Amino acid sequence: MECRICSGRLHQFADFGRQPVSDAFGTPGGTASEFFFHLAVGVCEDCSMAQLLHEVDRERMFHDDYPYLSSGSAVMRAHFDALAKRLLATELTGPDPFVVELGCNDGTMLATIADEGVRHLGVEPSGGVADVAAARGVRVRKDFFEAGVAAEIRAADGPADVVYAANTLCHIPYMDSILSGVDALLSPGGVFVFEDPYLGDIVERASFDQIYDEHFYFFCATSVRAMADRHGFELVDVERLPVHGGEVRYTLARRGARMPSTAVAGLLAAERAARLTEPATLRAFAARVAANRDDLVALLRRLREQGARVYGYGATAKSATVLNYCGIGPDLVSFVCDTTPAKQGRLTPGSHLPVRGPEAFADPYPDYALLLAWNHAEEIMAKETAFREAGGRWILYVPTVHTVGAS
Ligand code: DWN
Ligand code: SAH
Ligand code: ZN
Repeated sequence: MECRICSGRLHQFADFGRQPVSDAFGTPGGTASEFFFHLAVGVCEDCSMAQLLHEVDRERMFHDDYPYLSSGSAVMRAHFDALAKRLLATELTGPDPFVVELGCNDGTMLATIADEGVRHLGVEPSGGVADVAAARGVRVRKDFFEAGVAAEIRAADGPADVVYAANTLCHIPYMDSILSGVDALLSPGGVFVFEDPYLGDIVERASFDQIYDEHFYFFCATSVRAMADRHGFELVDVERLPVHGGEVRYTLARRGARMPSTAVAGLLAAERAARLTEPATLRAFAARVAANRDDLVALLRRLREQGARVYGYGATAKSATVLNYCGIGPDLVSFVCDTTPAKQGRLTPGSHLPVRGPEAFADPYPDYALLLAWNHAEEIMAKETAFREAGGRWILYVPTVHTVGAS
């Protein structure tokens, strides 16, 4: 197996076995044709990029029925609004600025830009969510971003001051095409800003459910710097973000165009000190993950024996890895509540737990709720205080298996 960035040798460090497409919520009775692939992760001995060993075709994951909506979390809406305002204040200050977002989804970030009347374009291959963005006044192109699309945008709209991507760049295996596209599209002084789950947080928190079909790469400053360098870009800033269980926002500029911030050297040094991308560190992470799986399965079995009622909360893409790797079916978790209309009435991929609307949670409350959307713990626990008041307990599996609530 070769590195998708530099063709170097990959060292496998974790194997989650046969896994479904994480956002393919099937209809009851319609799961016979479910697609599975082998979910395994390795790290490149040359460029240090952590990545999946097997790739799922992009059209299987991102299509008109892709269900995820960025606007489903109030915390994320505020996060993207703040980022849009910062870009407007710091990067989009010229006479006729232009910003392109890759994977704009339902337009949560670009809506703020559009409201300010600033020129923008979202590139989004998933038709359903792109339609939601268009309906709120965001200009969208329904396409997978790649070099050819970038050239067309450049020809039609001119250079971009900012290319932005949240939780999207790590989804795209064909990075050469993406970075040469960004190179063609970006103005000489422009920046490519992207934010994705941080390998350092994944390893520290043993948050193995960040590993699933859509997440092809697991970035860190070390690997992003090497990746940028191959295309004449320089890593000029990094910022750690609390969202989605720990992310880093990276800023790339053309080599020599901007002075790198001290945060870049700081994060690179911290990754070196932690030996973050060494196979031995990553194998130790995999061993902790296997222990957490055993603990979670043991807890759920014990609760079943006690006759406790357990629901899931948040039919996340991430949870596909947890549910399938742990073999959690409807015998252990009755159903999962989720606010996303396109997931309700469906079954979780591979594990086939029914998905119900949020109102099912209180009707009646379970004894335990497995928080599959643990990255939104604060927001969800704040809105579900009555669950704990009624004696309910949350089950979390990050960083270790534990419960929270009435004792
Ligand atoms: O990277 C990705 C991220 C940004 O979004 C994509 N590959 C796919 C998706 O991943 P995910 O499904 O793991 O993301 P979330 O944001 O953890 O999903 C939260 C789920 O929980 C959504 O289905 C909405 C639901 N939810 C809910 O039912 N009640 C969320 C909140 C905040 C709530 O209060
Ligand atoms: N930016 C949003 C959505 C993240 S989900 C947020 O952070 O909440 C990942 C998104 O990337 C999906 O909407 C998917 O359709 C999109 N995507 C996948 N491959 C892409 C590509 N090659 N170009 C642009 N978008 C892509
Ligand atoms: Zn490599």
